[in-house]
Amino acid sequence: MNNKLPHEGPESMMPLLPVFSRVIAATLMALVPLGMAHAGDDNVKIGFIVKKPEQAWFINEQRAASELGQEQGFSVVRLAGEDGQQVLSAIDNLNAQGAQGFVICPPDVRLGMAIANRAKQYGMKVVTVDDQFVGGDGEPLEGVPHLGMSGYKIGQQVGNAIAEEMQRRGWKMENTGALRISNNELPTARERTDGATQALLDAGFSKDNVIDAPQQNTDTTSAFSAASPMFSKYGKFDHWVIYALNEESVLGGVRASEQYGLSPDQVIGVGINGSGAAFAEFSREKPTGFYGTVAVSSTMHGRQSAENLYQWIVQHKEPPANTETTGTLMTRDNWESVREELQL
Ligand code: FCA
Repeated sequence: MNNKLPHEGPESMMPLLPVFSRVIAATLMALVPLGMAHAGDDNVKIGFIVKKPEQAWFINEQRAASELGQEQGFSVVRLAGEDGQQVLSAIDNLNAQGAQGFVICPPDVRLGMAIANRAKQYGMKVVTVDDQFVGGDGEPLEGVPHLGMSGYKIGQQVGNAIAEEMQRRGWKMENTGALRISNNELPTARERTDGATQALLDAGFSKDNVIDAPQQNTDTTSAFSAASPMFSKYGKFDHWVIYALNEESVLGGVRASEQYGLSPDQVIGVGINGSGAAFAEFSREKPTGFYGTVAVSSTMHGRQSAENLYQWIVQHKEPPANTETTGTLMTRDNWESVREELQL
């Protein structure tokens, strides 16, 4: 039976290495003086499952986890979990490969209980990254350590960046619409867009000018579809500001504004992530309506969550229940230095 999933990383090929090369590797290891050998446990294997394997944020996160594994001497199997079925087969697949646990950013946080149960059945440890599991009561599921952005604060940074740029451009609040591309089913998303909205209201923006565009997913396509009808529906506004849970979604809104015929100087879009999607936009010859993004280190998210899980497996040290990370505003002017600073 072929158990391999399309997104598995090269680490999953390890068991297929010819026996002699493993013997050579073992011999070489034996020749390394003890002090120089890595402290890792070669028998440890963890999974890293993400909901959107094609997005730059998640590609970087998984890559960073794999690099940490190489440094510390454990294997990381990178897998896609774009829906519940795929997640459950990824867990089965990890178990078949002898993995002791996995990091996951789930495709739907309400699958938390089912995922945690499947892991428990196999005796695997689970930590979440980015999107935290919720229980039937809508509250974070206990017993699963989490690492993610401090959503509300990062949202406020988005709102403040927008308000400052509006002021710099001399826009009048009453002639400006705020397009909030929302995904209220996902707490990660709601916290961020709530924080941004509150910062705008605090800056004097009127609630009536905040227009909701609910997206079905967390990607550019769904944001484009949600945003498109809003510009003509609210054609009375001269200017627009656009925000959402991530930069992929803000980019969908900006593309929709261009299609409607708005020019870059009529739009201020501010995203969240600071991934390849933003770098590509900032590298364009001319500025677009995508003004900036609050960058968070996906490298750190990938490394730290993998490290937490690894320590839990080998040292029996349970990770903190919730680790919150912070962000830095990245614009066309400073993106390269922020990128370097955050090791992206
Ligand atoms: C969520 C979003 C991603 C990223 C991550 C930290 O999963 O969908 O784009 O922002 O949180």
